[in-house]
Amino acid sequence: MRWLPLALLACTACADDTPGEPIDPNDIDADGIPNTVDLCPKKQDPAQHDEDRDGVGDVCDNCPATPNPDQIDLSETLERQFPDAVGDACDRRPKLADDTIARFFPFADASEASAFSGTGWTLANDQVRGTAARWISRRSEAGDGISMQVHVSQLAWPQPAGELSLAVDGNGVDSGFVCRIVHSASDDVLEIYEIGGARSTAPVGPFAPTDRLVLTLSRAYTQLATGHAGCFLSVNGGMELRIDIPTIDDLAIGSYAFATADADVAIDAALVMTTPFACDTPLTSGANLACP
Ligand SMILES: [Ca+2]
Ligand SMILES: [Ca+2]
Ligand SMILES: [Ca+2]
Ligand SMILES: [Ca+2]
Repeated sequence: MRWLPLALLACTACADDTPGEPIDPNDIDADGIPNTVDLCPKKQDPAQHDEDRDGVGDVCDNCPATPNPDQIDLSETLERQFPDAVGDACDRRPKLADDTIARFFPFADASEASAFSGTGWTLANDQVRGTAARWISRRSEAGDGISMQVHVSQLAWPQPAGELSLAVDGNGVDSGFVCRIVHSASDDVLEIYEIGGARSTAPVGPFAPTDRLVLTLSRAYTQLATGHAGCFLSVNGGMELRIDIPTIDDLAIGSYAFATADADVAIDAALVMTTPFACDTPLTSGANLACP
């Protein structure tokens, strides 16, 4: 009978999944929060965190950083495709199915830092803050497309020059695509470049330090000869400014990073989304006009 205590321990950790274990009808996901007040009544989320405060908890929200209490996900059906569980309010490919929220970081729990290597960001008070910082994902996400998005609640420039940057497919220093806001004494610009590849810039107006910024970097490969990467900036919920570059290959690494230098930055949340591989065998190099 030495195994019995272990078995009992296991059951307390997964009571809702254990056959024969009675389910409390008032707490069907067994997370200790009654259904009537549970922000995710069908998913265990004892922390009940709701980053965008739309009444839908992060773990079951189809746009966890964009308020959409209706959770509508119908745009693909207009194209006779199935909804992809990314809400219309934040779906970067509303006409195309199979998008995925790969990772969401509300920066609400210190354990989120373990998803990254690097230094400089401090996670506290439901955000990360830094002035000289770079975090690089330890895990890569798979897909022909990947986007990295940060929701910024403070961006101030204590020095004459500074920047806030995102990267995918590398650390943004030695490799990958970089999307960044660059501040100088003369102006602020939005810039995108591939390390060793193309570059594009566009001027952006000066921000107030507490303007709400959404900065997004997207890299996409298709069955065309070259892919593209886009850098997007929205200020205070306004229309996105967008700049694009073609890619020099179609190597899908799938890592992501965010960094700052000489800027006083607070990021409330980060969202990583992917699009699926179109081919059974992922594209790896060169110009591909058809699946290998
Ligand atoms: Ca729940
Ligand atoms: Ca929510
Ligand atoms: Ca959708
Ligand atoms: Ca979609």
